[in-house]
Amino acid sequence: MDESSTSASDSPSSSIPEPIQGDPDGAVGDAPLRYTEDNIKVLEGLEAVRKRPGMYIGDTTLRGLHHLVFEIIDNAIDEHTEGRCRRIDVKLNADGSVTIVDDGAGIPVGPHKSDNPMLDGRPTVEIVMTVLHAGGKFDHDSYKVSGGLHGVGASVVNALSEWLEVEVARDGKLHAMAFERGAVTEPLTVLGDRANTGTKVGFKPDPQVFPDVEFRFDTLADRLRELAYLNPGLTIEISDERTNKSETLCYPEGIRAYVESLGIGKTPINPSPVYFKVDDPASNLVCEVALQYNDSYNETLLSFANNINTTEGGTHLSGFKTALTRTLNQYARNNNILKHDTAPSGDDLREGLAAIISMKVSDPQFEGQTKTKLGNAEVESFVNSSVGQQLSAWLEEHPADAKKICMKGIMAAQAREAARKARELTRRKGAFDGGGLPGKLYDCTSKEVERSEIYLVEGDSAGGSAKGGRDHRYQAILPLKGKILNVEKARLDKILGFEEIRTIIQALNCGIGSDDFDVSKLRYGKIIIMTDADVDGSHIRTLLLTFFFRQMEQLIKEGKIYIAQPPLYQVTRQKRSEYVLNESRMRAVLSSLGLEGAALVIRDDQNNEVRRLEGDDLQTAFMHLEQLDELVTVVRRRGLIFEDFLGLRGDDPDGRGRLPRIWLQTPDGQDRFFWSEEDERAYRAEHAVEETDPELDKVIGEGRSATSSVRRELHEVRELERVFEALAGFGLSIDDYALKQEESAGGELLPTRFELLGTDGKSNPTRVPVANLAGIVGAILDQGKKGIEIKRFKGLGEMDAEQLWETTMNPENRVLMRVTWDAASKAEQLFSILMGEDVEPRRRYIEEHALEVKNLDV
Ligand code: 28F
Repeated sequence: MDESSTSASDSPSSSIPEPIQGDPDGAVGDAPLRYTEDNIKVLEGLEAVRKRPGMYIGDTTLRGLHHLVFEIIDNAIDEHTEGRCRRIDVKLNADGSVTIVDDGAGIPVGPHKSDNPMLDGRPTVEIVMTVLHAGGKFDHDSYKVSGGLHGVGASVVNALSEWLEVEVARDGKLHAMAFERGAVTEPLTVLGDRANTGTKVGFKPDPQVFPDVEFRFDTLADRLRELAYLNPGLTIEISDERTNKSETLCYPEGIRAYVESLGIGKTPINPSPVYFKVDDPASNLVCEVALQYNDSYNETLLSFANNINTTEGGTHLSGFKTALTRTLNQYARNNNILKHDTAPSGDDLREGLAAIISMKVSDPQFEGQTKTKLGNAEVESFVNSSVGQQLSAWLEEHPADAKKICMKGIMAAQAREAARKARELTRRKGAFDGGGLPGKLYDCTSKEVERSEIYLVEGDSAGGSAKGGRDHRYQAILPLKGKILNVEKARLDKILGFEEIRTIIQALNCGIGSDDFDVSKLRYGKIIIMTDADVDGSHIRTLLLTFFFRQMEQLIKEGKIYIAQPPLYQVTRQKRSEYVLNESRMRAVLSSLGLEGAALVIRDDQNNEVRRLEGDDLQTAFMHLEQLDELVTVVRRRGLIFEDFLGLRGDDPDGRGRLPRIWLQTPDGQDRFFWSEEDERAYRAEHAVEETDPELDKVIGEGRSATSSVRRELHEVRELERVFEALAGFGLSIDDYALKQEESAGGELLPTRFELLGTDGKSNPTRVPVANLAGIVGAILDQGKKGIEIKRFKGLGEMDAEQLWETTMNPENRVLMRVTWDAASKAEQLFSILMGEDVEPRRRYIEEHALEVKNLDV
């Protein structure tokens, strides 16, 4: 499991947004929106969004960040639902922005009619992009999302974006408009003629709002895949310019294909899924269900309402469950499969079930903590009777499959009875009662549940260190021997036969499974998994997570399960030693060591020292140089040579030495650069180069003609120039970026522009020549490596009690990852693929994810 799949926080990160650092009001950033007389109200609305982003998108963590993209995609999906859009493209751009394109009707651009004089007459697209809740207001009879966090509208995305651009192909023309932090920077203009229709929205999330603005491909791809399954007939393509990954998602079989994908790695009982769709125009309800049984013992039920994953369930889910239990038992009795024995329970009948319920409701009520519980009462009876009728019909038509399904439920009931007896037995031995704590447990002394923690530790030796280092008042230690059972392949009775598992259940004291679990009896507020950073360690961690996911899901849902993160490195310099969590922290350590006591000498062309950077100045300059490195990478990813690109500053028509903003590749393969849109327009007019947009044209299907060109806006330039300016403040000129060390007439090397003064590990002074700006960061990091020893920890056992406490267990220093439901369910899905009997899906998965599996270690 990687960092991105769990939320990285010790104290549970609540969904209540925290104010952005450095501003007591939680107001964001230093760039207020620009007010003018007539748009003051609109901007006030958007200002509110920027002040309290959490009110609109939940939070500003990675969740909130990706929510921006989903918000825009929702609008495109609505177009699909209206029957006007067949294709959506999502592109993650090199500069950290994202572009979403659909081939729908295009957002209307004509003058908007409103009683509000502030809004009346403005282009509709401007209203949609700047007025809160403008998007869906105008129609009621569609399945647009309302309530919850979805459907807050494009204007919220606009307000929280450093910039946003929209293009609309409609009414025979291509229109464009641009914004910064919600304020219009370019009013609606017509760029040219366009026969087809569609909408393109590109935006860059505002780093003043989001601490981490880096989109994660997998997070987006997972949700887009879900949307593609739920909307057959729609093609979604996601591509990542940063890594050249891409995926095309299109499932004409819809949720049938979805339910089959859930069964990968398992053997199906009914090879062809049960599928039906019931549409009731009178009540405006549509219910679509796909279900398939497999030979495992687990149930996977996914429910959706208007494309939203209702993880808290709701009336559609309970209607489905009731109908399933009733219908299967009825069929079993009528056909003499179930004779005198007691009828299987709902849980029994859902063993090995994978099902998708997708509900469309015109007026959805979303309830629950995360607004992911469908509340509409009328849905329950509708789903109940629909599923009853449709499932009975299917059973009658598939007697062989029907019998196997009923038999599976009956056997599950028998096994449950056996498990109950096994549990009784364990109980009598004292396994479940307070009196019977396991002998291996080093319990904490405090009885304060919320403050107490239990560490599940891999191996006796690490267990010993943990016991020695812990705070015995609040920290309990349970050492685990070797690998626990893979519960994915076992029923409860077998699971309870395993000593390590019984020990965990005993220590936690909250019972297990669906009948016996009681979270109020839990003895600890945090359950922390602590394993080695190697293959076995990650395997044990996955086994434990699978166990909690399957048998104590409440603990994951309540965010009580954590993963400890022991450091990967120990860095020693002279007598001082320091623990380092991961590669990225390592870089920070090396830079701070390299900067310590260092000075950067800057010389002029005559080799006279003109400036010397030290201390805070050097540190700040270093930070800007690191930023520069990142931006250089962005430019290079576009296929430009950075050094050549810098040379373009000389061609600035204003003579201010700025970099170009627009890059045009003309049909004859030439590169043209422009410093403003006016320059570009003039050029196009003169050379009859058609205005096109390759991203939009790809989706709306207007191929390039002989006179069209590829146009790219170089969004990173703005940031680059900011960095240049900052560096200039420290006497560092971007002209020296790629400077070469010069030779004298006699062939000997002349002194370099820069020199890094420092000390080696033993306080001896060092002088390192640095030829150019590009080399400074590397020189400082190299300096940091001098005279230090880097030790890589392989296992927890390599740390003594005190080290383990300091690095991994002390609440003041440690970094815990909280396991989220999403992360755990993904780990579980992956796990069934990798641990399942079937060789084929495993082989396919490993082929497709060769790189990731390397770190997965299963
Ligand atoms: C990349 C994101 O946002 N696509 C959209 C449309 C189409 C219409 C629309 C959107 C009308 C009055 C609200 C067109 N023709 N993609 C998108 N495509 N919004 S957003 O209408 C907005 C409403 O105000 C559209 C006829 N009806 C609607």
